[in-house]
Amino acid sequence: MTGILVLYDHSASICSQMARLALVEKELSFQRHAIDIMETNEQFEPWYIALNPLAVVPTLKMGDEVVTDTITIVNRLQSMPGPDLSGDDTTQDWLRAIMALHYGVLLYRNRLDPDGTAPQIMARGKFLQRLKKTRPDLEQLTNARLAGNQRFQKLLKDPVEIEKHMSAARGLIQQIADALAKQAYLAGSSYSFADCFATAALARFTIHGLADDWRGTAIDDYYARLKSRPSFTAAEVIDTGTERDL
Ligand SMILES: N[C@@H](CCC(=O)N[C@@H](CS)C(=O)NCC(=O)O)C(=O)O
Repeated sequence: MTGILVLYDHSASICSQMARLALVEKELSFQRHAIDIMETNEQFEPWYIALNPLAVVPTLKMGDEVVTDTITIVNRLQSMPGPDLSGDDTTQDWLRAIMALHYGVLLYRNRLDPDGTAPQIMARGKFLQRLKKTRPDLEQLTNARLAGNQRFQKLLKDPVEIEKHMSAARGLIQQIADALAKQAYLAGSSYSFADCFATAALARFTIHGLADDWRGTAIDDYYARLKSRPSFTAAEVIDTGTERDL
């Protein structure tokens, strides 16, 4: 018995979209508890950190069991009742490859001031400095986050670094197109968790203007098939609108 499933997530977060797609495709019923990771930084509330010590979404609560990290969540769902979404022996490689992209770079590269400063990243830095003062018990977490925030801002000021991440995204698109030239889904002939991850990634690439990269490849038909699945809407995957909406 796993009890009631509760997903702590943020609507626009790509990891949350992946977890929601996996839950919906697995035909599991679950409740959602929205965590505002953008405005109020609810992920740093003590009650949430008790669930997810890294202060990130998503988190899945299954009765008394708490599961964090999107890939771990998805793999935990595999043993639950419902369709078999395990795919073939390439599934785990796909999950890791799709998760490994720096989606933040794709997003924030278009939100930079002329000097390369990202206002949202600066604001996050100020918030973390305040948190460091008011919550000394979270020192390790805030120090790690502050260091990560500084690395991110430094990276965004370097066009060569940005291009490195853009080219990684294009490389992944090529890998997906190559796989689909041989088979209907990423990890074999039937839909799997790898396709849940690809759905959220391709939706994000669409918003970031990368869809032209796969025009004329097998991804055209694949993405149309993914979009026509009821899970696309049910899991609130977004591929329209502006980057400001994320
Ligand atoms: N490897 C983690 C990454 C989680 C992650 O970075 N989540 C983002 C949203 S996609 C988040 O919570 N960001 C909030 C923050 O960085 O404070 C996972 O897969 O769960």
